[in-house]
Amino acid sequence: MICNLKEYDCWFQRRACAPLARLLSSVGLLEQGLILENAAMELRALLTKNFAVLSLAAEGKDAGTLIGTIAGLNARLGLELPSTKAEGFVIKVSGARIIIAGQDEAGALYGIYRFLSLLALDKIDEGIEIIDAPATPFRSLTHWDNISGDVVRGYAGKSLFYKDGRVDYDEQRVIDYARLLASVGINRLAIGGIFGTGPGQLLITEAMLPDVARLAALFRPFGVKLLLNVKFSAPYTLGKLATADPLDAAVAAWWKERADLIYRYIPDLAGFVVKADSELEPGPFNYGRNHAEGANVLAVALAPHGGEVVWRCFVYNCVQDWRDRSIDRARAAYDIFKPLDGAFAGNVLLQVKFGPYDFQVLEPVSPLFGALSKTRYTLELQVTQEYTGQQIDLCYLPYNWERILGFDTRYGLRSTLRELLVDGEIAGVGAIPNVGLDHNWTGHPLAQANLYGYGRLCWDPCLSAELIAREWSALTFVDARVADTVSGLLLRSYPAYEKYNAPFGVCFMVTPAWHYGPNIEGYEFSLWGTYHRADRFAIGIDRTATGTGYVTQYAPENAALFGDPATCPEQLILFFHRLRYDYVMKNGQTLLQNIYDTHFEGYDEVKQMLELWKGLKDWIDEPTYSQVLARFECQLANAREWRDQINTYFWRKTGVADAKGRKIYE
Ligand code: GCW
Repeated sequence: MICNLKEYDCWFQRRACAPLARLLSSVGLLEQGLILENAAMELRALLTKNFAVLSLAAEGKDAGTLIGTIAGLNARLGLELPSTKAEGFVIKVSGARIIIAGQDEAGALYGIYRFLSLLALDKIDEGIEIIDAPATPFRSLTHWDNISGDVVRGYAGKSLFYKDGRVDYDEQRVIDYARLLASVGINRLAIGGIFGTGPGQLLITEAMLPDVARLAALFRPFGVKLLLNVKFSAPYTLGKLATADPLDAAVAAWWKERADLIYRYIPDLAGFVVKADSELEPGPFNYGRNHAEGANVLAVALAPHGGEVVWRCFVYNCVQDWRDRSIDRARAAYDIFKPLDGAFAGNVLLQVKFGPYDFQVLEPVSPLFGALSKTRYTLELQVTQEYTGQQIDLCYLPYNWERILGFDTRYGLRSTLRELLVDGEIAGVGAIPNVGLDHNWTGHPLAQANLYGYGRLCWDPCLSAELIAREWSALTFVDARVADTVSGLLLRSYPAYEKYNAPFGVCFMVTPAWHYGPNIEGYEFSLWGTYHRADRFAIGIDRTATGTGYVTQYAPENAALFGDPATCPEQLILFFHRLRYDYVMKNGQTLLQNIYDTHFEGYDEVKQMLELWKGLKDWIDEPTYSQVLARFECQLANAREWRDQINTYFWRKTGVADAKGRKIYE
């Protein structure tokens, strides 16, 4: 059978039929509520569309399937369903009835999506009882869409929300997006331009707030609350004040009034996201104030409305002189934010990028995790594939996220990022999505797995990348044979990408600004502070205690682990150490030989992945097949470029040939 992927529908594909159809043909809802009613509607519509069950609304308690809140169903039916954490659910299937009950309305909605995916995976049987709840309450995505309609670091077409400087969208498309988000548990979405003083900031003016309110209304039934990206300079760019100094009384008053105005339009706005003092954006440093003073003025304005300030920690000196070796960009976030631990208002969430640099393919986990004990903070990931192949190369990101979540900060007993999330020490997760107006949402059809995986991991950070790959593939490719091959490809893709990219955690050998393809010295003499300083003998930055001292920002056990090349994970060894090319690695080969080997292997891996994809030709519909094929072909060219440029670069530097005699260009 040819697997006919309806790309637009993502992980909601048509199935032949459903078990328990008899019970599913009448769906009853005994309570009222915007999200609950939407949940019931969604369940009926998707049962009909994807499982050919003619599912009708049923009055009363006799429906085959009942949806509601746990408290509501217990009271009305005399049940004893256990309660869960907020937004959790209980699914109970007996021969006589199916119950999908949420701890709250959102929980019921998440319950119906989980139920539908289990149904599609053939995992719903009589007698099952599932109790589940999200690990963390804040599961967000931040759009980098400009109001012009372009998407910053977007690889899937234009913005879903804006066109030519206006809020302008296809309503059905936005609803379908809200469904995708809710189905994997995303409950916050930030919109609004983040750069410059351009029209993006006009979203918080009376001229545009009605548009934003209409968007918020589309997301609301799906349990997704909006956040707004705001500019720190708004008091003077919009408010015409003389300053945006956070300690100025007029500035504080302006933010308060503005917040009051915004909440008149969007009473359930989740808050603001701010990129301040980051890559030339305005911020408190402009006024000699610190970041707690900067964030708190917004926090005070939002507090009466229950809003939160998501304050990004991506703050560093981006006009550095490469000659100056006293600055290490990797230190910046910790140096700036750790001393302020405890100084932030209770409704501030610091958002910390997973690594000290910038969403690199291989970089260590930021030392801020676990180190902030008196401040609420979230983990920031990147779903859009800026440095990871731009949705041309296949790169399954949950593979890396699993590794990040497993990082042990060594603060306390339960100290991996995943434990910190589950225990509430890390207050949530944020990321930049990978979607746009492309019909398949993500440009590369298989990049849908990254969006899916992001939501699933926010919900349950203990899930493995492998399980998620299998789940997504089986939901998306109805044919088991195709699903099997695809999940295998996903799982191979990140390690392959790692191999042909910058070696061993050295980072930033990528084409400047664009960030696709190699340019080994592209950032070497730039302002951005990301140098590798390769010479004839050695490469890398010494970040040990006697080097830039970056390593001392970690808990002592990790400082010791990373600080010694003998114990430092080799994948990251060039992030922490400056090593000679003849440094002998654990496999007995030199660093140089390992660089050659990984780059030959990375290319070969892509070649094999391409062949595996070709093997699906007769099993998959033509448009999907050739779309992915074309991307694999570009990926192979990219891997070849990386392989040859990296290998030639190091061959020219060292004059040391490949021990295996493979072709390295002069
Ligand atoms: O990865 C970098 C991007 C910038 C981006 C920045 C950020 C939106 O290259 O384009 O700015 O991250 O996280 O703010």
